[in-house]
Amino acid sequence: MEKNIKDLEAEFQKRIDNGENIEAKDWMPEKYRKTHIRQISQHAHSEVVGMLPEGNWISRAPSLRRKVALLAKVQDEAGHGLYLYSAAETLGISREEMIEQLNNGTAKYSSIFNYPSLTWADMGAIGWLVDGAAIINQVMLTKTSYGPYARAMVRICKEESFHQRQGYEIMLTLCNGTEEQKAMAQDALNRWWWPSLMMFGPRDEESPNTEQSMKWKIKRKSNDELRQQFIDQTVPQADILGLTVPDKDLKWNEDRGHYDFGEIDWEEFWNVVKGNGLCNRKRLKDRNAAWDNGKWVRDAATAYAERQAEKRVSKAS
Ligand code: BYC
Repeated sequence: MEKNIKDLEAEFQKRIDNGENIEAKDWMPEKYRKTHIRQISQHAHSEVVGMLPEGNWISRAPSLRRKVALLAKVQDEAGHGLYLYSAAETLGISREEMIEQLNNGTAKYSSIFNYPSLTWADMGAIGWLVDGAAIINQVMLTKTSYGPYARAMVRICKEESFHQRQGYEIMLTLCNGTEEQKAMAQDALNRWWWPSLMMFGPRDEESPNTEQSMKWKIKRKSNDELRQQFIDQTVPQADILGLTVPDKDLKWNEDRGHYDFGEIDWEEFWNVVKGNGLCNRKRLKDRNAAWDNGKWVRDAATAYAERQAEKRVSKAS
């Protein structure tokens, strides 16, 4: 006798509660599938759009060594986007559909990439803070319940850790440099600190997806828990650099064993998420141009694959 949907859902939840991974061909509730398509595709888009603020500095890196490291980091991000699009494809959405959603502005990607990268110190701040925040979120996701996503995260986290160190090293060098260089590092921290805190998403009570995502172990920690973890980890790093975190309410709280911190500007956050940040329009324009300019490469690769397939058929016959 066919199992009814309630039994299937109960069995599914039992597997999750037992800590089993869900694989692409396993039965899953439609909402679980859709939530993953949403989150993984947004994550993939973030990696792809995330290349833009840094790509802006490849040709202006101050030395060959810095240029090679930045180039490698940006290439890694392209790779992360590709693993993640592949993981999302296992859930029944095509890559074309996801790219179309990104290019026509209907898909979300991380708010952080809608801020401009104005100076070389921004390459340091992005690596240190943005990749630092990404790692905290993604280490959690290596234990997420959907197998293909969790496995992609393991490799991505290894590469992110190199990215974070690359950024912190730039900050250290600037902070040990001239007054002007140190001021540039402080200015970058001032501009990237609050947007980095916003990367973790809205406060828990304002986060519509968290409750269900925690039940399904898609998320293992809430937005606020991860944000606090990031602050506790990053403030001592700013102290080592000799920089001041731009938050007058930041204070170690002995009782909580955590830093207390000031109010995030949520109006700014939602404004950026809705498409009205400083660079949202430019990012979409640049992604569309990259897609259009890459058409000849996709056409050539498709024509080559078809020729190879024809050759294999004629050899076999
Ligand atoms: N920006 O219910 P919530 C990186 C949306 S970059 C924009 O809490 P959820 C990197 C959210 O999508 C990091 N939108 O959602 C690359 C939802 O909207 P919808 C990328 C945001 O999903 C290059 C609504 O707000 N990492 O790695 O439970 C260089 C309500 O939020 C943001 C990932 O994507 C935001 N910051 O939790 C360097 C990690 N925050 O879809 C670094 C995977 C929230 O309902 N994603 N929204 O219309 C996640 O872990 C979760 O999706 C989030 C949000 C924690 C981000």
